Amino acid sequence: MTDTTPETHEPGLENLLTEDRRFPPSPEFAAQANAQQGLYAWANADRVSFWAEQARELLSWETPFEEVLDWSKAPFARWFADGTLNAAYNAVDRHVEAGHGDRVALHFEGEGGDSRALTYADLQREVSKAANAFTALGVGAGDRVAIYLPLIPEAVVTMLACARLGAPHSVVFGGFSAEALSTRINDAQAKLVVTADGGYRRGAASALKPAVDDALTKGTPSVEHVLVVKRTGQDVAWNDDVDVWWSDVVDQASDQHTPVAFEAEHPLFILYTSGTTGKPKGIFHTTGGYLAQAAFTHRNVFDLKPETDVYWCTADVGWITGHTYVVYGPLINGATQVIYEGTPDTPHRGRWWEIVEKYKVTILYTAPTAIRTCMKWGSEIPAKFDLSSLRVLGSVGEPINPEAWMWYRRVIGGDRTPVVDTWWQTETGAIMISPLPGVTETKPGSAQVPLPGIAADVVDDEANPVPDGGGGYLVLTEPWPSMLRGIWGDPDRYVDTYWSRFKGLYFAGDGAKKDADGDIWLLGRVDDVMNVSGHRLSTTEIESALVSHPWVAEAAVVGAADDTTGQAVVAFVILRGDAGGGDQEADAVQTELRNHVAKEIGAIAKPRQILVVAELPKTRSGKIMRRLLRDVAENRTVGDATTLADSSVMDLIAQGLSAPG
Ligand code: 6R9
Repeated sequence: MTDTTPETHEPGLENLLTEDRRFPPSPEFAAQANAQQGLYAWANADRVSFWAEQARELLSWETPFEEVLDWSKAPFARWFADGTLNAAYNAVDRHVEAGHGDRVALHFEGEGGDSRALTYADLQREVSKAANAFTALGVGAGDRVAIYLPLIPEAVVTMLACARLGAPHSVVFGGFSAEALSTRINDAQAKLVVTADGGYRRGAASALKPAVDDALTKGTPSVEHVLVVKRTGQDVAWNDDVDVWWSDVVDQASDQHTPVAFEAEHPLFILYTSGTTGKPKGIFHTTGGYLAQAAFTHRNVFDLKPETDVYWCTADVGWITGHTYVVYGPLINGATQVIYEGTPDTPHRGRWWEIVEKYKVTILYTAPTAIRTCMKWGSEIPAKFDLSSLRVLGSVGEPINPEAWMWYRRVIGGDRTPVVDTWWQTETGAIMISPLPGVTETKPGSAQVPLPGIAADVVDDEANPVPDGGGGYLVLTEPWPSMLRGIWGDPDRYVDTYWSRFKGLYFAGDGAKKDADGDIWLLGRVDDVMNVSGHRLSTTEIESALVSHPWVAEAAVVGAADDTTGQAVVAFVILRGDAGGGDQEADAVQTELRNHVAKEIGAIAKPRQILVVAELPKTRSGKIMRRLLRDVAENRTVGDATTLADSSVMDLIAQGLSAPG
């Protein structure tokens, strides 16, 4: 295979310190954009009433709120607390009432090519049926429901049915083990589990129900019923006392259901996320503030025009991105969107681009790891499809290196589309730092500016804001509507984890720096920041430099303990088979890449070691598990690898490194 993208490897452009390419919005885009420069001034003048106005504008309230923010018990916030609303009514019914019942809400694309379109009117009927069925199964306001489903319409319907009943959902990603599922069920004391016989992944039916059965065997006393969607038709074990088929209870239920309004601070969902240590944290979000910021950000960051856009966020609903930007944001805004069950390379590596062409997707939101994977597969694959419908591209989940950002814009966006790099977290609930398309002059690799109404800063060890050009820790300095309201069942851990590092500031756990314009560049988790001979180095920065070399497809960098320098840089790289790197001797690769990093960043950043590997260990959400690579780099036994998407990767790396030659 030949590399058709040599122009993405211009030397000297790819490290974050010297990145100076700029992409001003086109006048045509700016003229039609939802967001205008004036939003910043408006929000700056009065942040709290700015959010009140957004919440009134974008949501339908049963009881309008008078109170906006109550921060008197900081860091426990209450937003719009005296207002009441129903989340599912806002996401579904009101669009039908407004005459948009025939608009497609979901274009579902199964991995095997089966497809289904659900209009807003369909969705209203499905959600109503599910709400009636859940009620009959004993689920009421405040009860928790665990959801363990593939990315099929029933996942969205279930989340909305829970929201309609005021029953907080806890979605557990279908790739998690029975062990992880049982821990989460028990932590939330879920009454109902909604699952499927299985889903399709990599061309085969992959079972889900056995993991639920296993989880229940481990002891989950709170669970009364397991509701099972038939997706693959594979055999399932059945326990008449608890198991119920979706088709027996939901399909048979009445499609009429009247939503009841809940207080704005009523819990909407719990979503578990791994902390630095210990058991996963149940991050919980409430209704009014979360929905307001979800809707505002979805409308302005993606420039959504609900009448004409076809929006596609590739995230699974098992992650926060799927909650906010597959379910709540787009549906609150009345969008038409695509959801796709499968993997990007099934049955071929052009699958995503085929879907973009088929549905004429206009807005695409995905993760850097996916973008880099597609880069690795080669530009000739997307080139076979018509991607001209695309007009906005978004990125989320980890820092995006300028190389990948440029490839995304050029190859996928036809050098035409704005790219928005959006920084946020499970905890923040919605996007916090991002360019606004049509307003911001974008910089490859930078999330740049806090959104209107959001206050962020970069501080040093003593919580002093760093000057432009300086680096430190990212903090959020004012409460925001979609902020987490706590860690389920553990208020102290909430205060300790996020509010104790710097007094009065939310500590995000990310390193960042401000450039000469004061724009923010995310540098990765602070646990990924290395200190080499007293110099602070970012893993991202070095990875970015490595990936800018034509031989390198992907890179992961860790700081390994070193007697002399404190930490030393160790890099793991996947070479591009198609660009000459694969033919090189290991020594030649080392020398070439070490020199390249020295040239891009400086001799201090030169990796001590560069290890060529076939795969990198990633979590199911695509984050590189540097902890495991650090174990390899420090010649330790590799630690707990149970959250890897593919648990054989570490064996592969170990074998590859010990193989002769
Ligand atoms: C939405 C999501 C949160 C962590 C966050 C940061 C990293 C997310 C990023 C980014 C740099 C971006 N992260 N978006 N880093 N640039 N645009 O991913 O939530 O799974 O909770 O992860 O992801 O390190 O702290 P979550």
